[in-house]
Amino acid sequence: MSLYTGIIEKYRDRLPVTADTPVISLNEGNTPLIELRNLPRLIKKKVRIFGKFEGLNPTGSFKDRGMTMAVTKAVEAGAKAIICASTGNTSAAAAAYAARAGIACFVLIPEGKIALGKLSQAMMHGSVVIQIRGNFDDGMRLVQELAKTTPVNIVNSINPYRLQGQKTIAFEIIEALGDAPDYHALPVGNAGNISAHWTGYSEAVCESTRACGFCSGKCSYHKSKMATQRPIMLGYQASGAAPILRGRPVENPETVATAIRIGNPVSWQLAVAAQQESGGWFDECTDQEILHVQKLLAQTEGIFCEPASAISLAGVLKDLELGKIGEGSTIVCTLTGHGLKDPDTAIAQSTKPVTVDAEHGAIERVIREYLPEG
Ligand code: AN7
Repeated sequence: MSLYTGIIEKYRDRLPVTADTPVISLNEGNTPLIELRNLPRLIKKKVRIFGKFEGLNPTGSFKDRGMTMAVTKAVEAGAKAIICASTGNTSAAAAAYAARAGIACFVLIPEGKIALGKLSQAMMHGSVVIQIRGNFDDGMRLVQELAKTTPVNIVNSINPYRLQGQKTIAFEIIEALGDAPDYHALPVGNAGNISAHWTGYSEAVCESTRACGFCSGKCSYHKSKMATQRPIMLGYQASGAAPILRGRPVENPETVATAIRIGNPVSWQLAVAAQQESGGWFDECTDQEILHVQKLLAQTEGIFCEPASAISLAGVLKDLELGKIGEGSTIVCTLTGHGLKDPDTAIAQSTKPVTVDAEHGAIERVIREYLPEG
């Protein structure tokens, strides 16, 4: 039997674990890399665009890759409780993995500003949900203070194990494509994920015994080069929450993409390093652009991602139009979370259901009205 059992088992020689580490996993990772077939035709560009659909992780977002590592290491260290601040997805993942591990979980979320699906997950998995009258950045600051006065282990991405888990996405993409893509685009909120992607890609082209900070250069991974190139990294922020574009923290970040409603990212410097080392860039998209592309992806390709995730494709489509990304390129967009996370936003921008009597004729009239011509 060769069951797939998650990213730690698959990449254990590339991750900071030993044979005795008690792995806490929900079989995360191994998500599909889906080629967008209709969009390149629609925009008349000869490019290959792939969506790495992280919404198909166990709790519906990429956070599971980081959380399996963070919770595993917390349990290994004897922790009885974890804590995080979250715009929603981190709290959902933390709650689920804490449940799996049998430890307590405290999540700080901005009151009224997290998507319904994410809130339901944190509640359902039995974490202690603490709504704060403040935003994510306030929560992040408080979590760091609270970890000094209470016995709780932080599982936000300032915990380096989170980024170690999240780097595995790069390995999967390289395995699927046979090499790294030319461009890799993703949303930037707290900026951990773009940093983790870059770490993964960098380790994949490395054939030296360079230390990764955990293995002292001893792991077999550093001796097995997987890719011949690293991608150009593209990070997109929502216009109302774009501290990296502004060059300073944004005090009151605001965007429909609540997942990335973050004004002072913890991994800011790491993200800038990834952008600079890769020769990439940051840019911003408006809420209108984000929602437009979320719907476009859902309706032309059948992929339903959440608003924050759609910004990766929104940015790429804009940069293709501007010629900043050339034809012939292979592009991967990380679709970070599932659209079902935020049903309110989806319903608000969609065509309302047609209500009719339960009667053949009435329904047939609707069908005839909406049938494609010809
Ligand atoms: C769907 O859950 O920060 O730049 O607390 O949920 O690594 O922060 C979520 C972030 C992109 C941004 N897409 O990633 C949280 C949280 C989705 C997200 C991001 C998030 P980072």
